[in-house]
Amino acid sequence: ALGTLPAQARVDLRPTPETIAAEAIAGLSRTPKTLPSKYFYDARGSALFEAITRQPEYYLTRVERALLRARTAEIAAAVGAHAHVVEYGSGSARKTALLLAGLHAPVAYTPIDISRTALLEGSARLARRFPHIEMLPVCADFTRAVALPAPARQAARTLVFFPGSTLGNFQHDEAIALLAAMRATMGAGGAALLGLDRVKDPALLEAAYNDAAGVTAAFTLNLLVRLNREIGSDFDLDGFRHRAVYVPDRERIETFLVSTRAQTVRVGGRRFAFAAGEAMAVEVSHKYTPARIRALAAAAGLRLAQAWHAPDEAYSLCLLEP
Ligand code: AVJ
Repeated sequence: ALGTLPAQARVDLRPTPETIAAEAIAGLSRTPKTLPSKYFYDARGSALFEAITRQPEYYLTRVERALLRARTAEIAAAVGAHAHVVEYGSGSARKTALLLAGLHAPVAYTPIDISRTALLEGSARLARRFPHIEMLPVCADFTRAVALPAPARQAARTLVFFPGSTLGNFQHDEAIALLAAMRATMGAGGAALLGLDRVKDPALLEAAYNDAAGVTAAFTLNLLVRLNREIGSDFDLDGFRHRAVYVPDRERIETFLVSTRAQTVRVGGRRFAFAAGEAMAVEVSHKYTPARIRALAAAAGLRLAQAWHAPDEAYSLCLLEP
């Protein structure tokens, strides 16, 4: 109901331990070994990501927020009144307040996140601040099809909000599939507002993913903490270290957990052998050029309707429409 705090998610499709174990085993069976980065975001992982956004080297969040604040009026004009805002991977939804405050009378807000703790904290905070916007939190892995709750009041338009350059965590084929799913969610009259990090000096990029305080390293290693707790694996946390490198040919940061010694890990009744120095791929963070953004959008049946750029084109907010 309007004006009440959502104490629970309207839809709760949190991945089960069986699903997590099956995906972990599938990744560990590949060469090179991989683990899905979406499982970074348990309660502690979401809190560590928040801490990353406060590190001096991690410019993305600050630059995106400043850009959103500076261009809210133009964005609101482009989106129009009475939108239903659907946010993919909302996390703690810290930037959403800027968007909801700037838009003209949005009717409803549907945050979708895999971390139930972050989802409910974020929507409770926004519900207090925006009592006239219907809150419809959905706990789900947004890479799988989710039937979204319908707002009580008819929206003029669905706006998919996908900030944080989270699209960058997907391979290009997966990104196209995700954009196509967003296009289905938004419908013919809809739009998507994406925050995308841009190709830049590799030194700046590598610093952002290797902060001096070691918060990103703790965030990466938390994946193993989470798997040990939830699926009973026995990763030795002292046996792996974080490494993030920019690969110019692929225009992306690649993050690994490197085995510090030869070791065997048990996961879901299976044993996986790691060689000393073996790198397990756990995350990619793509950086974008305007040409790449246009190509990905076009492949998903969308076009780049408008874009707003941070100083030095360090970061862009892109409005995609069918
Ligand atoms: C989830 C896209 C916001 O890839 O930049 C931050 C996650 N990983 N530091 C990113 C992340 C390491 C982040 N986003």
